Amino acid sequence: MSGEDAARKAEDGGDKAVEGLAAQLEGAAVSGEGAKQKTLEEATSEKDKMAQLLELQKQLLGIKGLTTPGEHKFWSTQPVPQSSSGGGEGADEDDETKVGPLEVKTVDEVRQTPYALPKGFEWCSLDVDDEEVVKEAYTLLTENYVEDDDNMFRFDYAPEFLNWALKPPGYRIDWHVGVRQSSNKKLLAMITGVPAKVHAHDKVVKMAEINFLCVHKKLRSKRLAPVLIKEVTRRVNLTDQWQAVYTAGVRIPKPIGVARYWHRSLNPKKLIGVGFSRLGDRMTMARTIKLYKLPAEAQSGTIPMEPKHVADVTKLLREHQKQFKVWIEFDEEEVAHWLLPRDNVIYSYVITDSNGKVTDFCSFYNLPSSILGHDDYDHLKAAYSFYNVAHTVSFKQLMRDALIHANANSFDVFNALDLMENSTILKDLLFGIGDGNLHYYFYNYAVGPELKPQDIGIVLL
Ligand code: MYA
Repeated sequence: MSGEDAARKAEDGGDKAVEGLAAQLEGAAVSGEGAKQKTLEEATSEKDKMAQLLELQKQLLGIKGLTTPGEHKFWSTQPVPQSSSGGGEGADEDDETKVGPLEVKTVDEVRQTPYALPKGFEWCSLDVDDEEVVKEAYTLLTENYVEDDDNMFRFDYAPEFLNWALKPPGYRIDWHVGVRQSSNKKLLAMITGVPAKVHAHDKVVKMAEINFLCVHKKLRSKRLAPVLIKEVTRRVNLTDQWQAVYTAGVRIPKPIGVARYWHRSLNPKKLIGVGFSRLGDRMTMARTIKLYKLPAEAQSGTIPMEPKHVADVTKLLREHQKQFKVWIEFDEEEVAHWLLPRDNVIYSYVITDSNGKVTDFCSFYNLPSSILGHDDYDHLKAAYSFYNVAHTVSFKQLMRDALIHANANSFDVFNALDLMENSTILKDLLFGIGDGNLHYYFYNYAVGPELKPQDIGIVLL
């Protein structure tokens, strides 16, 4: 047997085992009787069961129908603002006006033991200091993480990116939660959290920034995600923290705001070739290439950020972000982590005055996507706008330099959300509007009426 055959056989064996576990999970998810199905996420503690029963009672009393389309069996039990049609805990509160925590608890009320998983699965903490573990997380994500609606592209966060995203100052391994197959320890699901100091209106709230929720494709729709969310919540709560910030393409109860991605072609030929974009009406490929062409050199004096710029960038960023209704405060150590350039991960540039003081800066991160089933290309190299502050040049000039740097670093496309002041320059710099929304959420914290994108000063990875 060739090495390749052996690998395929091992992989097949692994997949069969996952399928076996999937059947088991299915059983755990639907083994209830009567009108109320006993689901995995419900079979956890007496307190949870009571909450579920109360919810059921409300439903049976006609407060909301059992099978109302769009109802959220899990999210309606969580301390998040509920949409007007959603009902659930907190539905009586006036979501439009309430600001602050939705539920207040103490650490001694937090469950000490992990939530139950069906036989064959076990919890782990993802020890991201171990390169092998980072590779395992990479493999799970590269094969199973977010795809576009047409399943043409899938995010391909590189291992060095995960090292950056999951190890900021103050990170905790126990906030990086994994589910493994007991028999062979294969990583089958994960969710991660890192600490963030979030400003919401005029309050500062210590939050967990939640990301990388992923369930292996063969274990989907079996209510494993709610168990992962509850387990990471438990672990965060045990550290006396009660709020979280997260973004998702899906709409669940209830976004604090909604943003939209815009895309600026850098390599239009490839983007059109792989089906990411289309040739415009009355446009030829030659005219399209000419339209998007950028100079080789930066035009506004931006140079790569260095450690000596950290203190100035920290001040500039803080002063700038204050104008938004929600934003994350970074201290110098965090700015050094999040913004100092790392090859193939984060790109940051500054403009300095004659004394070397930083006056402006821009940044973007590298998040490629795998191109699924294409003969000529396997990856799309995408830059994502991160944090930018313009003072001595216009915001448009600064962002044009960001595009030039991204192009010089062989990115195919530059993506930016329409939040902060971004929407003022998108059209002028030839960005085209994308088709998906990115929803912003807080867990257990209400911010009053939905925020406009230009009020949001948070970019997550
Ligand atoms: S966003 C990226 C999410 N990942 C992907 O899209 C990757 C590809 N997809 C998958 O791996 C699975 O489809 C996932 C769902 C894992 C997404 N956020 O197990 P299920 C709800 C929140 O049967 P599956 C990111 O990473 C859904 O509404 N909830 O479904 C931020 C339903 O609940 P309800 C989601 O498809 C994550 C339930 O799960 C999401 O097998 C922030 C169905 O479960 C989603 N993206 O698995 C997480 N997608 O019935 C919240 C589905 O009520 C953090 N659901 O509608 C909250 C804060 C926690 C910490 C708090 C500390 C204080």
